Amino acid sequence: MGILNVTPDSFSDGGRHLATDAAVAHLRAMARAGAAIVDVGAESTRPGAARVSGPEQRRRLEPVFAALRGDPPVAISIDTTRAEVAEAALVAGASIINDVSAGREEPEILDLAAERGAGVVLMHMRGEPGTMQEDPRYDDVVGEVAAFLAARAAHARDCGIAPSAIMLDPGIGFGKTLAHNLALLRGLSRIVELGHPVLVGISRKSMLGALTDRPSVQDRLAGSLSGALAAVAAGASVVRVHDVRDTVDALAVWGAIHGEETA
Ligand code: PT1
Repeated sequence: MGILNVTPDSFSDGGRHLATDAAVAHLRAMARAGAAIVDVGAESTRPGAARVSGPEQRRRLEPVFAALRGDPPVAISIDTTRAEVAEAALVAGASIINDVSAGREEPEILDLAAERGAGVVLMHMRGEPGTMQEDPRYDDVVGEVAAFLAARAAHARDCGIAPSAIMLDPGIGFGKTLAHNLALLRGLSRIVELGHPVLVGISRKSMLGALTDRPSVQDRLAGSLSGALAAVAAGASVVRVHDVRDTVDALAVWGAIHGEETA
């Protein structure tokens, strides 16, 4: 899963067109580089980020959706907690709703997914992006995250979403210390055992910066690739990444060595 952030456009109309062209070109490049899914989002959920309203997310996304003409070159997931944004994305050809609130913020988003036959990503987050890194505590982080995801998956199934269309995500960096993130990756099998495909997003995150002493996100490729391989080795089916080409290469080598029959 490649990442496409649709950031605020400039005031001038010319800037708006350039930003849209760049976003669509990046989406197409990730598809060519081997992404199976591109995750499109207009609200940052990194620690400390401010919320972006549903209407503002739609305003940012609309020119990108228009340029895709309902016929995207790759499966699209929409990274949003807002049902109105998810709805607009499904109309534009998206097939997966990536909801970092796991359907808690706007419960109707799960009914929408069921009605439209869309997939969902249900992620664990402690608190809200603005404050989630303020002293997060757990007694048993793996047990608590697995129990949360099991309950949210059961609810999604009750809403009518097919089990194979529900992906579970431990939410690396969402209200977790470095030790919590490491415990979740080490114990990922407990989430895999819930019986749904598992997605992990670790690309360029601060836990990698801490482990490698790389304060700049640009310097975290090696850490990101190592994290992606560790997640897949632990049973993840999907990794959410910025660097699609490099991750595809890393997984090609790893997959050739481990079990994937090619000869
Ligand atoms: C994720 C994810 C996401 N991450 C899913 N969606 C982000 N399903 C956005 C840091 O510590 O893991 N899974 N959508 C980005 N969020 C973060 C969180 C970015 C933490 C950076 C950090 O640096």
